[in-house]
Amino acid sequence: MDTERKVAAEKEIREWCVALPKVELHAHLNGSVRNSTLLSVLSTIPHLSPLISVVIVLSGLLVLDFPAELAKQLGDRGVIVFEDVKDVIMKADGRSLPECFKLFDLFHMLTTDHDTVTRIAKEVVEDFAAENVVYLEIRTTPKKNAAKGMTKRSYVDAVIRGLKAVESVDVLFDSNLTTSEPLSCTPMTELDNDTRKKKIYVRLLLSIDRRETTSAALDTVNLAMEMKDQGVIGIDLSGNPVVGEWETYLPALQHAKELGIPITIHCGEVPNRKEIQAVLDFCPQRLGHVCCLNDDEWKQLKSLKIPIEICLTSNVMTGGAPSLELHHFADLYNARHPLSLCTDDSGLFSTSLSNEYYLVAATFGLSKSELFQLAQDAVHFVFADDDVKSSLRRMLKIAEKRLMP
Ligand code: 6MZ
Repeated sequence: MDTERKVAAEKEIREWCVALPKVELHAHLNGSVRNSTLLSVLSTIPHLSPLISVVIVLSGLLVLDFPAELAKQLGDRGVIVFEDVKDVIMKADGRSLPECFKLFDLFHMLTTDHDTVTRIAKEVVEDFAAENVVYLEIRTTPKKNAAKGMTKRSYVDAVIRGLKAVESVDVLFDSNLTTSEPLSCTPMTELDNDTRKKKIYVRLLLSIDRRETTSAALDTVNLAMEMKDQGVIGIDLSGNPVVGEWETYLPALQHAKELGIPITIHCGEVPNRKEIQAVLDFCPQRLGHVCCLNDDEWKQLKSLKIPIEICLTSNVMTGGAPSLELHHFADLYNARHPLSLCTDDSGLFSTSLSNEYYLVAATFGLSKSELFQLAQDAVHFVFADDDVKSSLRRMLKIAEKRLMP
């Protein structure tokens, strides 16, 4: 194929991936923040404006040159060694997992107040809806911050305020709220003459951070239970995989299981035989990543058929997979293992769900009908109820006529 035709073909499949109605099951709220929002939050820090000239965005990634003054201003918001994070932020092509967690500490310092959390939640939904995500499970770690009058509950309330503030699209949020009319599956970009507003289902998962104590993890599970009629439908275990012990979270995860709350767990982002085995034995409803499994663990995973949230870009950038070509997606896909494509941290890794679908087509040669099937399969694995699943299936059926002529 000559270059021109190649470019045109790539453009066509990229656009098709955007038009495809998609289900996102693994997206961290603070990992999905827009760079422009981080920049504008920085600019609200008093006396900082002259220093903003040193803040630039390079290849979609935030690059900061931390002056001593900025370190001093941010110092009030938490403790971080700026010389440490500076090098991490400057890396554009990939960061190790520990480096990503240094960045999250910085993000949290900038974003953890009620108004900013509300703004981020609103924007994240707008961004996913704009690329035709029709069902979004967004996960976030409820945070306490006594200095800001923030409790775990008020943090989640602030997130919910953000979801309710979205105007560009109808957000179907409360757990029991479904729509009987078929969802519009017209891409946002083609909505000019469409009087029907676009709709997106959004549900929340509350994350337990691996740094938390057993009692803090239990608080999060109890909060999820308390807020189950307000769109909170699951629990996630995430955070720096080299921190903490499985035994610390087990009582909370067990409690969630007893309460009937669906659970998803970050598994095998680093090799940790004992924990991977314990997670497989626990058998949650879904698993994220599963990068570093040995042969026996693969065998067990495949026989258990636990659905996997696949995060291609994230895994390659953090070194969990050696390359796109050698990513374990291929093995799982060929084994017909249940899986769904996800972004993980679209802001941090400069990706989108449409791009993840495109990468699968470009790297593994999946056809449009195979990509469509992946989007359809993802509906099986959502934590929302059967009415939502039926609504999504109806909508995909309508989209099929347009996308698969
Ligand atoms: C494990 C991750 C993660 O909760 O503040 N998080 N945990 N592995 C990953 N792979 C790269 N990416 C994000 O969003 C940010 C938090 O999500 C978890 C980390 O705990 C991070 O602090 P929230 O909204």
